[in-house]
Amino acid sequence: MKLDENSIQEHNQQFKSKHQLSFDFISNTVPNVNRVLDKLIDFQIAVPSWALGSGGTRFGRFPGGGEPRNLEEKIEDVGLLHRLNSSSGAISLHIPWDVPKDYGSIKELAKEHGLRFDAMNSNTFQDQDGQEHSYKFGSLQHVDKAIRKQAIDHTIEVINHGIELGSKSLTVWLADGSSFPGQLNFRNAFQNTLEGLSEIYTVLPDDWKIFVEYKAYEPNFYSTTVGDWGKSLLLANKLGPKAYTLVDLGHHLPNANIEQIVSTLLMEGKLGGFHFNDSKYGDDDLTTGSIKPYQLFLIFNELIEGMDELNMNHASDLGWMIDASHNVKDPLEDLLQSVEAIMIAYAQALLVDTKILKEAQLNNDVTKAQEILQGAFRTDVRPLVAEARMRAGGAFDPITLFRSLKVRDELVKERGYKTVATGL
Ligand code: LRH
Ligand code: MN
Repeated sequence: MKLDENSIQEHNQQFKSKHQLSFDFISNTVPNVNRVLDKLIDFQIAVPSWALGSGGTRFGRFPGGGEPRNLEEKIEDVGLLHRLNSSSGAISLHIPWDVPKDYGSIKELAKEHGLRFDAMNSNTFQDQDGQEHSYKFGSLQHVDKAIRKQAIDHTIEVINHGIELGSKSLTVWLADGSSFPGQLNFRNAFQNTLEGLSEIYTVLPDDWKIFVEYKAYEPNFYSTTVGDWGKSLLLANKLGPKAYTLVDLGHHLPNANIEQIVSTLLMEGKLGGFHFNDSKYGDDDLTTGSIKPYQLFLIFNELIEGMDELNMNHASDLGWMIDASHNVKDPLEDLLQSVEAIMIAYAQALLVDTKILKEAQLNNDVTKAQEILQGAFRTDVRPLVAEARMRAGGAFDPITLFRSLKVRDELVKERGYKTVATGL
């Protein structure tokens, strides 16, 4: 479904005076507001191709209708999100859920929607029809060399799809691990995994990055071979300069201090990117910022402090991706909310006066340091995010416009109610 050009202008006109009031108020309090606006306009978040349909759990899945039936319709849906919020200018594909049949037409379609292809994702956690060997007991860790080879060959195939599409990175998440004590030799599993990743690393183009995504548990419930940031960092260090760690916010044990993990990985120059989502218990894949918005702000505070220390470009030097699943909400509305929450956390963190914060830290003035951070977090930066969005051609309020244009109804009319998108 293509948005007609005027609908966004008419919508923004409707909210112009209301917005101007709140924007004037905050831009009078923010030093160098144009610096903040420029950074927000540059900041693009990749949308996962596997989260454009309704997700589910083992207990059930409740499709909402109008789901994309193929890669072309997935690109159209991400294009629509990007048209509404001007901050979703990339799509991250998962293979084999989204194998491009014709690279040329897929690239053309993505270009039409102003989208680039972000990290490619391999899948050695499911058995595909006709697959020779099963990944039941793992993939790169597997005790059987033939199964490890099958996983390596698949991952190289994913890189080749990415090269054709112009992607520059690969995310490897391995479900590998064990569910009972005694089931696995941890050392052999880790060394097999390193051996497999090393072979994949040798075929990675020089201008590519490989992101090693760690996860504490699920689908294995006793050990996960790449189960925490330490193991991911070990692998990234052993693999070489093109290898980095990837932080999926939902992949930590309860109460983990993720902002400190981010600070450490950034300091080591081995932080590759993020899978943004939120969670209360496990890998719940909920809307970003919906459960722990202060943690998201603290993560961006560490990111800006660490990236500026290393003169990194906020928009392009790390992989910014969403990884969520939508069990009870419209997938597109949920993704619009996630992007908004990320932009708000980034904007709030840009308001932190790092100079006076450093002074307070050097004076062990704990209260002052806390007041500086909470002052930024308690600042309503939504007018800044909206202004940046509209300056980039987007809508004042993407969800309100999404609803007033009855986008979901149009998609159901176009695609039917029973369509099921590939993915989780
Ligand atoms: C694993 C994960 C990984 C994806 C999958 C869809 O939990 O976060 O990033 O491959 O979700
Ligand atoms: Mn993930």
